Amino acid sequence: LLDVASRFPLPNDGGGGAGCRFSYGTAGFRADGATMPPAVCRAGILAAFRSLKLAGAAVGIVITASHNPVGDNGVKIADPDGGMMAQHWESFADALANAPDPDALLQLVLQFAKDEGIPLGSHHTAQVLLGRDTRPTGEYLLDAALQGINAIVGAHAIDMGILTTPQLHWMVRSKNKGVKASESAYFTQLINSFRHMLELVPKDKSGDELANKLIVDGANGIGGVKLEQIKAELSGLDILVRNSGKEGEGILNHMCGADFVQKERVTPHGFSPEDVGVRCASLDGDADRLVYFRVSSASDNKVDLVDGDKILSLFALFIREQLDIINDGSKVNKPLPAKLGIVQTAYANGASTQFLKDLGLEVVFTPTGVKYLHKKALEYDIGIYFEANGHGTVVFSENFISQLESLSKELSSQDDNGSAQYHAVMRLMAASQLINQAVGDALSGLLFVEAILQYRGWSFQNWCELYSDLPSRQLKVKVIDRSSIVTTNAETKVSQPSSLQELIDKETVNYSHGRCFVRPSGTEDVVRVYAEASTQVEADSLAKSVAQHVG
Ligand code: NG1
Ligand code: ZN
Repeated sequence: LLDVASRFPLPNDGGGGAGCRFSYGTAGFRADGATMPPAVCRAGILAAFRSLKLAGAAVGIVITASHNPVGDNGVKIADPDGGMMAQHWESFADALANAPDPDALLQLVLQFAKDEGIPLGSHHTAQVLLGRDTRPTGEYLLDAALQGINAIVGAHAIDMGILTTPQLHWMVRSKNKGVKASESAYFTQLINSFRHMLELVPKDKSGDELANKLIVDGANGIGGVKLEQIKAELSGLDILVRNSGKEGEGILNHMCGADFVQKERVTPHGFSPEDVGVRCASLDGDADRLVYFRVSSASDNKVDLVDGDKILSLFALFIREQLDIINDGSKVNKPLPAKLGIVQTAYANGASTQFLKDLGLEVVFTPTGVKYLHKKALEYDIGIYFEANGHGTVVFSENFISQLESLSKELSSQDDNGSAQYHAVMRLMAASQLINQAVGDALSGLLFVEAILQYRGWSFQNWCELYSDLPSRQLKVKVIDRSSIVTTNAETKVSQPSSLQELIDKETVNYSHGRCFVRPSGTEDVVRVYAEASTQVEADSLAKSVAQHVG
């Protein structure tokens, strides 16, 4: 350990760049790629420890900075279930990444092992699967991670290569379930479950000629590369990939990708007025975010956006409908009680929340960050969560899946496998295979969207019209110390400084459908302001006046 730590000294200012420290935020450690090796090496040590603590279960390391610029990089750890590393280890992660010298690092590690009862020595084993995105600093950071892992006796590193973030999370989960954790197993699962979904589309639902055509903006990242690999096997879908990451096509996340399209609401690089009317999707650089869009007119570069909230709404409608079909079936002796929960954050457009509540669904809120949403979603038989920016998935409890399996057996033994109930059961089973259970996954999400659109015989327009988004505005405010703002109620209210919430309330009552909240960002040194109102002018004005109180 001493040897490895001395090979990766912290920058003189103590890590993370000028004057700042590494902090394990909503997305792990993230910084300029060139400054990351010490943090990534230490993340390797951390991951090996995590696996040792969990009796040698496989954990994961992903080297990516997602939608951020190509020069940035980052590292995060996946727990054995494929989800984010347990939050109570984050403070150890911070301390480890910022330990000033090899001796301090060694002391910290030994103390932590003692406190947590982590078994050290040659009788114990640890496994860490590693994946990275296409960033040029990835290979060099992978080496730093490997050195960190190999410094721990008994730890075994397995490099899974260049992958989407959700592929690596899926592999970690699979490995611990005794399922083959290879890329081909992942692809096979997607392709087969997508085919099952299409086989279950009612025969009368054939769309027009554009219905199967989809153009995908791959953000010049890894998602487009993987989609190219499997698209020929996705029968029933005609996919064209742009910004595919091929040499000369453009720079990762630059003027393209899900974050760009969702924030700027304009066409990504490589799209033109000739694409008017075609359904398009955009992935982010590591393919864990997905949004849809359509070029609105031939005269400007604006798009009609379908964000994470509307993807969630489509999923919720579909799942609710299947549950209703199952439970309305006269031949089902026992109904299938299912607790369906929708999880959003304060950034969800108010119109989406209203739409979901009007359907009679249970909608709950958590703070920003997938780790909070995912955890909440696991409390339901079926939990659907999405951030407005397009990160989300649907999680099915194991108990519910086994109830579906028994019901499918019961129905087929009664010769009911032509019935509507049986088909609905099979659709939910296929959905649970198709949609990544570990983490939000743009590729599996995209196939789920496509299957549902075909099932409903819906065009992009039908989907858009589910509800109209309320106009909104997001602003960033630079402050001296963003941690001086403390929030409560899933970040919808400010608790400190207490006068700030009163000021926000006073501004908000002046607007019809006004809603506004502020929170310190977990990934940037800013305070974010979000406002919604009946018109764009009002949303802009509310955001602006509240930003003045913050700054
Ligand atoms: P912060 O910087 O904490 O707002 C951003 C996104 C999150 C999440 C994380 C992780 C918004 C408003 N915030 O967090 O949703 O995606 O990055 O990447 O989009
Ligand atoms: Zn991402």
